[in-house]
Amino acid sequence: MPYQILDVETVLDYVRRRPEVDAFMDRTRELQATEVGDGNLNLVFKVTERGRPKRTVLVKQALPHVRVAEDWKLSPVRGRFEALSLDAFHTLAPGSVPRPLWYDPDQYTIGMENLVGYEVIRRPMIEGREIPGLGRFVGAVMARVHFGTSDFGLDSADKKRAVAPYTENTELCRITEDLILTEPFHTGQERNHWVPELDADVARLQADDGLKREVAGLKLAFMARAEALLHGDLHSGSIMADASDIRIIDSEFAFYGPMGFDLGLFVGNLLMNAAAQAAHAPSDAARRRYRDYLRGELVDTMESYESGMRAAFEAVSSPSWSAPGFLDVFLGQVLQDTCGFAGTEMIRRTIGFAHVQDIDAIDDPGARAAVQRQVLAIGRRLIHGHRHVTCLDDILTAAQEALEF
Ligand code: SR1
Ligand code: MG
Repeated sequence: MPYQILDVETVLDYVRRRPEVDAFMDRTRELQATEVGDGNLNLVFKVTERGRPKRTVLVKQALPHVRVAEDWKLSPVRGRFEALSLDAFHTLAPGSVPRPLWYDPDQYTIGMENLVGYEVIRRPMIEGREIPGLGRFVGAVMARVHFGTSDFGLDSADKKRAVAPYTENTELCRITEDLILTEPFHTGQERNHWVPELDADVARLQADDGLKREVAGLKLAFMARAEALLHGDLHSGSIMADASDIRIIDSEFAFYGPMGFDLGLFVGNLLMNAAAQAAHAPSDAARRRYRDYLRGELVDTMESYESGMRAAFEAVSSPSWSAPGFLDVFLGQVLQDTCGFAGTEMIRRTIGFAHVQDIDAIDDPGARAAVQRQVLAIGRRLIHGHRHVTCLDDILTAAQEALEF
């Protein structure tokens, strides 16, 4: 069947033709659908047996353009990279993602478990709600996925074969290269946007040649260092949780790159949330409490990532990777990359194409600009200093000086 963009009606017939849904629902019953996508790229349908909300699946369809900018064309084949990476996460870290059901290369749809009762964590985190175990979960899952897809966890030929399909994810890689690692740092880029209160700050930032050099190095690392399978867009909009469980979603930017990229995006989003609490928290005490919580989650993320990598390395037999001190040096590099990419994420979410609700939802323009200024300052500090950090505390100190973190 030719590619057809689905809607809440046509998706029902579509699901009736997919036997894979039988594990979750009875497709012979009356079905209903709602479109719930809130990201920048895709349609997302929840399909449910009428009156039985727990009997349900999720259908995600890649559009031939950016969802939030119809004249920005994108090939829907990107769905394939999300499907491939969803399978990889499901295999290497079972329970870390919704259960994959199918990938349909004609309709560019992915079918998966619908996480009933879960919510994307960005909104609750803006409201100052704690997500118990968030950092431990993210660190542990990413260590499993990164190790298991790297030259440490795979035979040399298998690793090269694993990289191959993702080299086709060119369009989404270019989005990252442009939106995160180029445009915000240069003048005259049409997709950048910011409020006039930031004009002077942005002018200073974009005149900082040292910053541009550091970002160029990070961009080259992203493009050239195929260390492991990355989620590729690991921010708080790509994580869902209920009271006792957490899952990672939306891996269409999946690609082989430097491990610190995923960690950096996650760390950058937690730091932006910490900054935004200046405006969201109902009191000084609540703000301090939530920033302490975030600090704990950042520590847990990096500690559980490191311990996951160290545990996995116990099984490594290559004389190269088990050379004394090699792992320490490698993890040091991951930390430095984490710091640098966190900085680029913070800056691009403030003055680049796609901003974040943590900051945009601050109503008072003065308070919003003050938070944005802090985020830019922390981002610059992280990028400038990233090649010199030796421990997480160096990153936290850079944030702390701007935030009383
Ligand atoms: C055109 S896509 C803009 C951003 O949305 C996605 O979630 C990625 O973060 C991308 O950079
Ligand atoms: Mg996304």
